[in-house]
Amino acid sequence: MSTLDAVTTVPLQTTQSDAAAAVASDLLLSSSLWVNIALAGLSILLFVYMGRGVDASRPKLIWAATLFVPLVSLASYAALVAGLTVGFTEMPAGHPLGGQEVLSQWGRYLTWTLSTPMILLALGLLADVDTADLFTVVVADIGMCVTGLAAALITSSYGMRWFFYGVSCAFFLVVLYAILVEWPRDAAAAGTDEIFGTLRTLTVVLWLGYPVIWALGVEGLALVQSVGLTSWGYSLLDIGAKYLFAFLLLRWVASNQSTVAEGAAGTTGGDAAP
Ligand code: RET
Repeated sequence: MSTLDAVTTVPLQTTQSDAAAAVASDLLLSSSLWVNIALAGLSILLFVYMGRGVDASRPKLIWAATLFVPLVSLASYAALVAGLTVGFTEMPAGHPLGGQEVLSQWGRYLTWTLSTPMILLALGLLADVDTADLFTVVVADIGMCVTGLAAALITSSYGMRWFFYGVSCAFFLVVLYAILVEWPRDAAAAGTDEIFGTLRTLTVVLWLGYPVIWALGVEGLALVQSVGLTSWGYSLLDIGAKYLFAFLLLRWVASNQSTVAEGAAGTTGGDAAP
């Protein structure tokens, strides 16, 4: 057999089927994924319906960004169920499960790089923040997700897993600072502070849950060794941080289009007066 044969005929397929079979055989795990597939599908239909009267430019942009959240989610969860973005990862020495293979849902971290920027874009547009601020926060958020993915996939060193976890947390702090300290001022100037306040609380509280689950689950300290349980943790957070968040935002934007459009027209770049 040539080297090429060996490369082309071997395993990817088997590994993927193995992963899909492992997911399907764990009722707790697979139900946590299918629930989100169903909710994402329903959300897409509902949000398309809710956006039917939205026609001003900025409200429409918020609506489009928000609609992408369940669209990405549907694809993300379907890829997990298919075994495409799930895999067995051997934990390095020093990890509580060192030398053993654990089922990693690494696709979650990958698809967050697409869905979380959409959430922040929608929030930033609602608060009418400065373009440079928005850019910085979105880049920090993508940094958070990519380094979180790295933390999950590193198999060579336990220390490096936590190093990347720490870097991801540092990026997360940038996002939290913007949402908690800077953006509320812009939202007040744009007249969207009430709904912004609600969405900010929802976002901050729920987003804080993700690094906690990571740290407790098999990828971190392995204090919770059931992948089904941690998966349900992420899935429940997703339901609030994505579908509930998007619903509240769209409902408000649909009935306050002029406030959103005026906020944009009334300021030159979003920065609130000092
Ligand atoms: C990780 C682990 C590394 C440290 C930190 C994390 C934060 C993740 C967050 C995810 C939010 C996801 C959402 C998805 C919606 O589609 C990557 C778990 C800080 C905050 C809201």
